[in-house]
Amino acid sequence: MMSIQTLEQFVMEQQALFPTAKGEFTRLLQAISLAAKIVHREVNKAGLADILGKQGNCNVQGEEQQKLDVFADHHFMDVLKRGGECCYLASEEHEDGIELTKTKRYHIGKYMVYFDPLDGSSNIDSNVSVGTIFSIYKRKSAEGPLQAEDFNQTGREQVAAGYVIYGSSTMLVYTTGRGVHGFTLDPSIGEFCLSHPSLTIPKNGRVYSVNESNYNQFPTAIKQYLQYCKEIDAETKRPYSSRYIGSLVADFHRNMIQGGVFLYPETVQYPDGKLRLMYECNPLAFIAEQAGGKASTGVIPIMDIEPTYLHQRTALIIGSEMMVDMVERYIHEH
Ligand code: AHM
Ligand code: MG
Repeated sequence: MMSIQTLEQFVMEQQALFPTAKGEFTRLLQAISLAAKIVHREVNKAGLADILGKQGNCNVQGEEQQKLDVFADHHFMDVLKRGGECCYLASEEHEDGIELTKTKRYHIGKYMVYFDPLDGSSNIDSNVSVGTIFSIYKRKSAEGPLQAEDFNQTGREQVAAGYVIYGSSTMLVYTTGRGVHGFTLDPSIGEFCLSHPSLTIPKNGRVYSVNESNYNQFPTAIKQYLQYCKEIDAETKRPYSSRYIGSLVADFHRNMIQGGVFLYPETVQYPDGKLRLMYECNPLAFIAEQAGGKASTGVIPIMDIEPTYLHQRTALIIGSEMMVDMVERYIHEH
């Protein structure tokens, strides 16, 4: 009979490899998995309860908040504060990060967590997959209030990152820099079960994902690359297929499994790119690299960007290594 390994068991096993570990990281991941299960439950009954639709507020990006955004943000914040493993929490939904070092209400740990509680939430009303993305750092300063050195860490210094996709099934995928592992939620037992150990992204693919309605706003090199994708060439199996859900986690996850490249370049509307470095691009870049893929601005690796601002944006080219290389070549040659 097939044996099942839960996320909790898997993380405990990994922890045992580090005899000095105190289990804080294990508890942190458990907290994330708990919040993910709560959001899963709510996303699944969204059509039934009075939870669909807009909250009536705007978030710090000036976008309308959906009710489920608020719900997901609340629960991730809540479990992460209560767990006592974190000293800093930052969410797409809040202008400022929350420094738990400034409050006496919670036990303070060493981890800093950046997250997008419900990415792609504009898709909820049409029952399209959405996701949570998280990025975890360790503070560098020893104690007291957090310092610039804590906030200035690049993506390379992430100790873990992952995402949850609330799709036809709910999956949690994460890395701690020792490969990428995927767990599928079995709702009947309420556990994430190891379903995709040591995930790797195909080196090459035939899918490109981009919001092509922005074509006229793209840099010339990107326009040329998109033409390349559409050319007919038997050897390279072009034209490639175009697949764009408009929900980053879902587009990224599909490309992880099938191979492909996702592009959100600079546009006239978003001159620095649309997607956010700290809680969208860096965590997915860490996953992509750990899975044998690549993530780039088109010029430098995403994880080498020096962060300057919590909600900073960047262009993102991510996915199969050979496809990202090709986009970089177009940008370099232009
Ligand atoms: P959000 O964080 O407000 O949900 O926006 C991020 C989303 C991503 O999921 C997706 O890749 C992108 O925005 C889609 O943008 P567009 O509609 O411009 O194609
Ligand atoms: Mg988002």
